[in-house]
Amino acid sequence: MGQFPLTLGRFIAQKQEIPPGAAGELSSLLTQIGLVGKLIAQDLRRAGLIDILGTTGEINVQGEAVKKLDEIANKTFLKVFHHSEQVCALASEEMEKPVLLPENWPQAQYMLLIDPLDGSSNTDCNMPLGTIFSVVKSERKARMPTEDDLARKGTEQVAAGYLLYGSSTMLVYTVGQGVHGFTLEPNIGEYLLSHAQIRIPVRGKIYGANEGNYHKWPGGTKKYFDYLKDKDAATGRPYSGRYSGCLVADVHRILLSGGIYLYPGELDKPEGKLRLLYEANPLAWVVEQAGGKASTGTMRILDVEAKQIHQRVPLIIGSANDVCDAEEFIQGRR
Ligand code: AHM
Ligand code: MG
Repeated sequence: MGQFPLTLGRFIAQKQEIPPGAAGELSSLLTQIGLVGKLIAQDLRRAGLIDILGTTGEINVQGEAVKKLDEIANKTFLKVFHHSEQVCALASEEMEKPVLLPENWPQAQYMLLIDPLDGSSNTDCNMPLGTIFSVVKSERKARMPTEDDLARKGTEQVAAGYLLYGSSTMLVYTVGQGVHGFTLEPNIGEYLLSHAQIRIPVRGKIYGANEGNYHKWPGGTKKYFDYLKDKDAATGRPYSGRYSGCLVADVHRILLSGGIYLYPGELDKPEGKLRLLYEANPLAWVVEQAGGKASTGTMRILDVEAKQIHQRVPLIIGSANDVCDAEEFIQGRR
């Protein structure tokens, strides 16, 4: 008789990847994130039927129009983690300031940084969406963490990953021992192991980027895109372009089949668009753990100094050899 696939809970318990002292809390935290994912997925499935598409009329701290679903996803995180035993602070793309949870402290040691609904321009057209999360540990035992304590380097993450709301809902995470993917089985409401120890190919054949920004890019970046589209059978070019407008979906495709995603710096906006702490860092750690690379174009994402929670960073991520090529062009070495 075939074996029933492992549920997320059993997998975490059996794998014992999580350091012994942290096993209980970090496993429950990942399970709670799974719960958030089920709740968000449920809203997304019915969104066109219950008047939750479109915008709220608010502008968020990023200067972007808030979608109703952005707000719902953010509130879902707050509800689930408000009275949790794991999380003492939560920072989100949708909130200017982090929410500090003194009622959970000092027993809750973890701080959560999230993009609750990534790719939210996709909400109104039934395209893929995601949630990105990064978990860091609060080190200060003598006092509650402050906003500054949340701004930590990517190398300090203790868990990271994403939920992808596509044709199925998936949870992909790392705790620093490889990357595992779970698919939500909707009939039983459980995440089942579908992608154990994901490895990203060392080179791919696709690139994902908003090429409408071509004229805004520095020369080296333009030259790299020209190179990708040049014909050369020996190096597998031209590459195919694939871009959904949802970072999670685009990076997920590349994680499974190889290639490169870029949201590079622009001449007038060298810091790029994406946020370091809850977009670039967690995805960078996932991709590195699968054998890939993540760079700003000039340095490793995980080594970027974090100064504030909504800081932006250029992101070039994917197969190791593709990211190395992009760096060479961007740095003017080719
Ligand atoms: P969001 O988190 O507000 O949705 O913004 C991030 C998104 C990414 O998912 C996506 O890759 C990128 O922004 C799309 O930006 P653009 O519309 O400039 O291509
Ligand atoms: Mg996002």
